[in-house]
Amino acid sequence: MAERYNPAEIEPKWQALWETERLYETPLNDASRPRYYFLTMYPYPSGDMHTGHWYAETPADTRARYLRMKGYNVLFPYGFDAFGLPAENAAIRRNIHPYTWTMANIDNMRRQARRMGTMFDWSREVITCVPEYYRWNQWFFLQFLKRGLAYRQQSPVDWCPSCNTTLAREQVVGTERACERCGTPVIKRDLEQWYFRITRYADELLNYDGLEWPEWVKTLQTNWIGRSEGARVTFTSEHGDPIEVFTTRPDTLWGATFMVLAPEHPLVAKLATAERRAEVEAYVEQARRQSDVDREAAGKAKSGVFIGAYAVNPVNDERIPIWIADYVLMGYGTGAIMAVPAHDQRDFEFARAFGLEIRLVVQPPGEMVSAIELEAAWPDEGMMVNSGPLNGITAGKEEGQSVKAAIAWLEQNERGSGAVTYRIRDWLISRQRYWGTPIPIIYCDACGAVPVPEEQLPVVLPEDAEFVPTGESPLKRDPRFYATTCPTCGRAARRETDTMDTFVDSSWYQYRYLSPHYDQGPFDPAMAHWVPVDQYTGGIEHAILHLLYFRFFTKAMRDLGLINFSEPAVRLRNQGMILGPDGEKMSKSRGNVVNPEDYVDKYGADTFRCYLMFIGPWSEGGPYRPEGIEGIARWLNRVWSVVTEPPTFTTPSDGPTRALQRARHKAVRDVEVRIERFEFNTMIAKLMEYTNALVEARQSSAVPPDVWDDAVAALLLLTAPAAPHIAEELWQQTGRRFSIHQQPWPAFDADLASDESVTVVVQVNGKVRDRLTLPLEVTEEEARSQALASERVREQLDGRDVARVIYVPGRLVNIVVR
Ligand code: ANZ
Ligand code: ZN
Repeated sequence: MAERYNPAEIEPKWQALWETERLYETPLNDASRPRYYFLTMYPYPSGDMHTGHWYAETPADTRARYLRMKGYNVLFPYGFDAFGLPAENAAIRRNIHPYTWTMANIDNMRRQARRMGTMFDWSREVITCVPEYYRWNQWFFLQFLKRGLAYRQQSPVDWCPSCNTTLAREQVVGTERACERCGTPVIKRDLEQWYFRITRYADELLNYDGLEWPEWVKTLQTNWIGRSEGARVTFTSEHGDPIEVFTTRPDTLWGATFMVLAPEHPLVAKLATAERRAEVEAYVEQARRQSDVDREAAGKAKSGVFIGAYAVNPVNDERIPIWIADYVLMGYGTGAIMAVPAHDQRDFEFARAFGLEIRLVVQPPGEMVSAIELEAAWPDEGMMVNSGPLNGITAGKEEGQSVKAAIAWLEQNERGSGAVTYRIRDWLISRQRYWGTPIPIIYCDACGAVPVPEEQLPVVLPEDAEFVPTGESPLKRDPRFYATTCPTCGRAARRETDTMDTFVDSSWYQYRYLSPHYDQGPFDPAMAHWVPVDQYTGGIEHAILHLLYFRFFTKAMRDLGLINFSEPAVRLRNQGMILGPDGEKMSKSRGNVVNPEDYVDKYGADTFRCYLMFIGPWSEGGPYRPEGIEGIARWLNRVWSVVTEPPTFTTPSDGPTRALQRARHKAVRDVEVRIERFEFNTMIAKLMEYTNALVEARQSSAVPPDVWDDAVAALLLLTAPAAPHIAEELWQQTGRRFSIHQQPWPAFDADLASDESVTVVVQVNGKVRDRLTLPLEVTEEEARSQALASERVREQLDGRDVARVIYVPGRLVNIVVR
């Protein structure tokens, strides 16, 4: 029976059997077990499953397998995010239809994904570029339209004057903001575009109640949404045009010494005086070329032009000059500001650059300061001065302080009111592309923009589109696609030729997996008990956009009455990025790509899976080290030999028997804890330790056969999630029943397992102050709170503020105090 471990033989064999036995198809109606929906982000079908995919999917698979053994009915689906630009580029370059290119890639990736040995339920596969799927994007669009969640608006987009098309943000490259394709500097152009009104949910999106998501993801989202409280105040031009501003500091209104409009502000053309016109127009033109990011960059020299006009400050009727400058963005607030140079740094720099008046309205505490002495704006606390009714009030946002008083004054005198502004913009979904979901709208000269009637969905992409390298969407030139009749009046009309942003597809795909072929709605309501997703995993690069859209869609779907909860996924974990051996992002041009198939051919999928998990903390990612894989290969060979070559049993003795039993209980507990915490690297380390315990027991030959047998069974069961093929093979070779993946997770005896503890040193500012005896599996939180609770530490802290707590797992807690 002792053949060599030969993964090339056993892996395909088990993969085939799992499939014919339909081992991983999840019966959604099984009520006997608790449900668990485990979702891993689906990939873009670029053509190959690269190491990054393995790095993302195989630890997720390990955990999904573990949960299944723990008794859950686990749904672990997979699919392909199949629309997008690369397919269109391939079509242009190689004269192959995007559908053909994409489907060929999917075939290859499906084959490669099977080689990973994952428990994906392929019977629920979702591919977003087929009409069966994107029809429901169109259906959502129509529902959103009815509820005002979708709307059309003219807005500036990046446009390449040479390629004759708009560009997506990521296609505009370099500080010179050039077209990725031809290098021509892009310009802004006003186009009619479709939007989803995500801003309606801005406040709700700031609420993360009940979400077990990483703090840093929530922080990024919160900053992206960017909620600001303040006031809207109406200034007036000398000719009586109202100019509204948004300010977070209405209390500084008496310190406003000029106004600044965004160069794109609609009033600029009207207000600019004849003498200033040429200069103003030139400035507007150059500002349009820059991105908002560049325009806002801190430390950038201030530029701007006086437009010749004046405005009246509503609080004191003062006449102040109106400027335009690129640091004021059209897309934020109202696109116009009152400038308070004494208390806003950008305004301060601008005033200094152009010799404008600086007037102090908040007197900093301490010595009296005058505006001339200021070296920078004073944004902080102090006492209101030069401010009419606010004089003598303490500056600040709290009750009874200046901001609230200013808002009350504005509202009483009807010159403005309290207001909230968000940084987040509505979601622009229009793309001038072929390879995406057609937006289901028909333009009629008589009736305007008419929605395609629901029963006419899907609006399908033509199968024989012609791709030419002008960059213009083939839909625009294909009358068979765009020529149609108006659903309302029957006259000749034209279809919308823009398609949707592919982020629309990924905003609700988790619902589609529940019933991928359902044709009465986006998903079968009878399956609604499976959502929200219990656990979502994926790359950190999706922390903002995808995850915000994903949350937005679920809220919108709730408001459409499709579901009765508000968040798409209860738990979220993000893996880091696996890098090339040189520590750089893997890329073909760098030549540092690690091709999984080479490693699978040489070592087998189990080894490659375990190696990727062993490489370091999953959440951190890091460089791939090709040497390291040998260690994993040796370990799996040891597992093989220790199981296939049992000891020649002699008279059992107590010591080794108890040692092996203890090792077993501990291994179960430790591996379990590691998987629960997503610590796959130490999970593998624990499995290695336990394998060594078996090797030792075998050498002693002094353990009874039943104890040995239990120990082997546990080893295989614990290894099964990480290395599913070898575990299945050895399970069978030791006479056990198919399939190991349908076995319950082994139990452990806590007393037998927990004889171990660790000594954790507690330091205060680097000096040892205490030693704590803590259980081996202590969490960081427990260790911290126990350290902070220690009597001897408390004496040292003596009421001082804790600045930071550094934790080295199982070894050290260092408390840094000020
Ligand atoms: C006067 C003022 C005085 C301001 C002061 C700040 C400090 P956040 O916090 O990011 O919301 N602002 C408003 N709209 C703008 C736009 N479209 N482009 C550039 N800047 C704009 O910032 C709000 C503040 O940013 C507003 O409050 C306004 O300047 C400026 F001591 O008004 B403030
Ligand atoms: Zn019509």
